[in-house]
Amino acid sequence: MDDLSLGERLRQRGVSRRGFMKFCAATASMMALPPMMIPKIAAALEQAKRPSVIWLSFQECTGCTESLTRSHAPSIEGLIFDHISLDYHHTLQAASGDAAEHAREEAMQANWGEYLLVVDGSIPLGANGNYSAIAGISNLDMLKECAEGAAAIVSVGTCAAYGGLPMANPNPTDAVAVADIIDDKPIVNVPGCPPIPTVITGVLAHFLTFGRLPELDGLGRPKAFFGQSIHDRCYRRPFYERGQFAETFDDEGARKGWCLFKLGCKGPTTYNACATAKWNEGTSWPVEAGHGCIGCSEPRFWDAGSFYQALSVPFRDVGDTILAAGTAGLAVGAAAAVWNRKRKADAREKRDTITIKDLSKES
Ligand code: FSX
Repeated sequence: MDDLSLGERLRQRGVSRRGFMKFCAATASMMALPPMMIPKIAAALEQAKRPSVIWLSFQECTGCTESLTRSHAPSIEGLIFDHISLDYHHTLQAASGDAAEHAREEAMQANWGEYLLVVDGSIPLGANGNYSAIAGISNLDMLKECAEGAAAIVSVGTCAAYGGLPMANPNPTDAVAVADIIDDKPIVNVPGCPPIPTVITGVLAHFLTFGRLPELDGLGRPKAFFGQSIHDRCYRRPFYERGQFAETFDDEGARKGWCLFKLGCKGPTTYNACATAKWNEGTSWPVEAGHGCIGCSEPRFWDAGSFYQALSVPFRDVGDTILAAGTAGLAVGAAAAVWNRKRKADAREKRDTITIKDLSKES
């Protein structure tokens, strides 16, 4: 394995200085950092050495990894991803069986206290943790083992961040989130089902640049990417403010690109960067493609009612609607934070009753 810095690696791959600075400027803007930080980001990224990353996939659909690896043609974000030393990733690694587990243990030992642990998927606590295991090790035990020597943890996707799809009612495996299990490490949540690839790489770039995780909101998400609602940054917002709404997916309003609020768009209560970062190399995003936001970066979004039911915001006149939607967004955010705290306490109580001894009894 070579020991090139990120700057050297980018040059080797033919990335120009101009292209690199453009990426640094975009990263600074995504992280809501002032322009004066661009040279600092560039200097730090230029010198950055390969950090070791252990990536664990638990109960999930692999959409998070697909999002990261399949959506872009080779880009600087992709190269940053190449630059990290991905020492263990269930889906991407060539090794299997004992060799793969050996690589994980070796990487952990060699980088103890310094590696970054990335997790996608939720962790089942039902059946004493036996619903999902890799190499005979339950997800719960593998998470606890790998978290112990990690410098920090990135929970990628809504499943790892808040339980996501596996936790949806009736939650048959008693699935919980990473932060429900681990309470003694810095954790950053990068929700989304799947999450935006540039947001995942933005968080990695922040770690590479500053050696720490970015500033977080009340739900553990980086404020730079999740600080504003979809509604706040939606290009259809002027139609909302003028009271121009599509009522069906094929009416005149839909054809004219009017607001999708009445068709169930959850933009006012959803915090994510889709409206600015977009998808597929900035090509489009769900609302631009004509479908309302389904709120996939929020806790419990699968159980929050129909994706096609309008939010229960009172319509009187346009001014009231804007105020009510804003207030509804804040209220939903506060309720989600309270729910999250309670869920963590419940999950930890359950976690503490599951031990390795219990697992061996089960098998
Ligand atoms: Fe969950 Fe990710 Fe949705 Fe799928 O790993 S956030 S179901 S896109 O794959 O965890």
